[in-house]
Amino acid sequence: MKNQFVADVLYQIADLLDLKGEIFFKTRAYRIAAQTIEVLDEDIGVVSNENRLREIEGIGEALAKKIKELIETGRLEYFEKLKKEIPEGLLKMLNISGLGPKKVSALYQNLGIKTIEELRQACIDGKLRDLEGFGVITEANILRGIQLLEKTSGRVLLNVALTDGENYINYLKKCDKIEKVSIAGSLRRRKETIGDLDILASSDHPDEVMEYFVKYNDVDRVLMKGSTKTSVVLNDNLQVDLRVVKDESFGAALQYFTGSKEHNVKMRSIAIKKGLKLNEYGLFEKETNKYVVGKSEEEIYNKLGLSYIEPELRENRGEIEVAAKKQLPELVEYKDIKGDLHVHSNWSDGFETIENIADYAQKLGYEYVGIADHSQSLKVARGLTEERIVKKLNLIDKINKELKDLKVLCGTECDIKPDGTLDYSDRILKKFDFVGIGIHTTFKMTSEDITKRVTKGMENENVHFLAHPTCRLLGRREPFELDMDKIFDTARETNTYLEINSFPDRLDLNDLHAKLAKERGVKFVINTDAHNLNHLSFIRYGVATARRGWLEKKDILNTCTLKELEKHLGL
Ligand code: DGT
Ligand code: CA
Ligand code: CA
Repeated sequence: MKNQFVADVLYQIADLLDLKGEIFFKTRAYRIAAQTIEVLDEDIGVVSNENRLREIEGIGEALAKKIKELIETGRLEYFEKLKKEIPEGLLKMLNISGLGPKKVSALYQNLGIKTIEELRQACIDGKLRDLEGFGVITEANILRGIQLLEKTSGRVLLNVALTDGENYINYLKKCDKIEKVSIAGSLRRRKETIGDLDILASSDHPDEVMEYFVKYNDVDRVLMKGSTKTSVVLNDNLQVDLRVVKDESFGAALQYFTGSKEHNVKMRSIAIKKGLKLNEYGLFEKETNKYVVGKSEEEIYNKLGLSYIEPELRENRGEIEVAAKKQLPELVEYKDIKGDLHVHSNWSDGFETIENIADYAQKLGYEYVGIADHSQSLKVARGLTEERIVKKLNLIDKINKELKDLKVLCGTECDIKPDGTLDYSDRILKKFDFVGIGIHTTFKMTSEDITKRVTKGMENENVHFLAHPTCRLLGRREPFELDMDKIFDTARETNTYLEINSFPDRLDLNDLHAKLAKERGVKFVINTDAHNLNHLSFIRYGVATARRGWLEKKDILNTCTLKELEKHLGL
């Protein structure tokens, strides 16, 4: 399907038009079309072939013509022309936190800045402060934004790498020279960002496998090609390394190339203590070099006196010691999730009707789905007034009467105001089936103040969970400097679940915090924060993060059946 590709081009056109200073409604049309195409459950190529593009809401004649050209020729003249008019670096500058199209084009027009490097120098030289709309503080903020961007640059988010990786594996599975094939490296460990993608295959015909590997449709260029290792770069700039080994070494190589390095170092030292030697070819007797095991990872772990360690745990955070005592947690699984309690509908800033969300949730096999729209002060996100809450509750009642296997719950994602009070009164909060709370404005506060603000919110007896606790955005916003010990203690004392937000650039709480919180007796809820139907499938990234945080089914609220959940929520 080319849906994502088409959507990405339309998003870029909108950004380019913004930079040109085009009027709002023109750029908005491209963004809305992009959003619609992103979540279309039909192949846009088929729709275009059958001349049905105009039937899609928000696509007029001009846009339909452009999409058709893009699908049929793989390029769009209008887009190419726009790209020539506007320096490429300006689009990259839009990724810097706090820089929108207006500011970027002002910098370009007044100071001739066209790359991030030039921008950094101008900030250091203090050249921005005299420009209208800028100041000393903006300079400092931009510098910080550039630093943040660089910290993650060269790495991609988990969802991007996982999609690329799964597509590549599906392609490789069709090669009849390959016996086994698996994702390895940080992606197999499901880290939140991925440097490069590692794939491992076993075969007796490595050269033919490499030949097949480099012919993949999405390969932009081949970096190196050998018979044990080949590296390519995909069209989206992600590097992929393939290693091919003999089948008898597959388990050992998978263990080695899954990492992490720190986990492997510890494993090797355990082997040595037992008079053995572990490398990517297998486990050997140290004295005689005799092969002991190596075909599967399980046999390697077992031979070293350990129970099998799931890839998500392999970070040398105590997993090897616990595996030696056979006390590893039974990690939560994707199939354990019975519903999602943080979904935005078109009643606030989501794109879907509650009916469609319910339909989709049923397709996912959920028992319940919780609509958690924004609260009244968040005007930009169309937060709900009391009057609209009542209407929405009535609608959800009606929808539930028609549903057999699913229940829609009406909740809210209520804003925590700067003073720690909530955006709805207790009287209104009690109307909801559940209450999530979160921070959406006024981010810059001292560590002490922001901790007080959040704990005060949690202390409200109507609150069930704290959404995206640290509010970090990978590559764009640092987490709050919360006193996490206090947050965990308050969460436990007030029975507030901490959310693991599954949005790929949030994953908040992160893995480390989840592990620490669990050790202090905190419970969790894994939600998506979906704003369209596609986002509902992000749940797997939240589950991955929970697994990296050693969480089990019993630690997570939404692994409960509907009946149990209603009891927990006091319904
Ligand atoms: P990334 O790509 O930065 O997200 O992280 P990884 O963990 O995928 O690292 P990468 O791609 O450099 O290497 C893949 C795995 O190969 C790594 O997790 C462990 C293994 N590995 C790589 N280099 C070494 C090494 O020098 N020593 C050991 N023991 N293992 C290594
Ligand atoms: Ca890697
Ligand atoms: Ca690699």
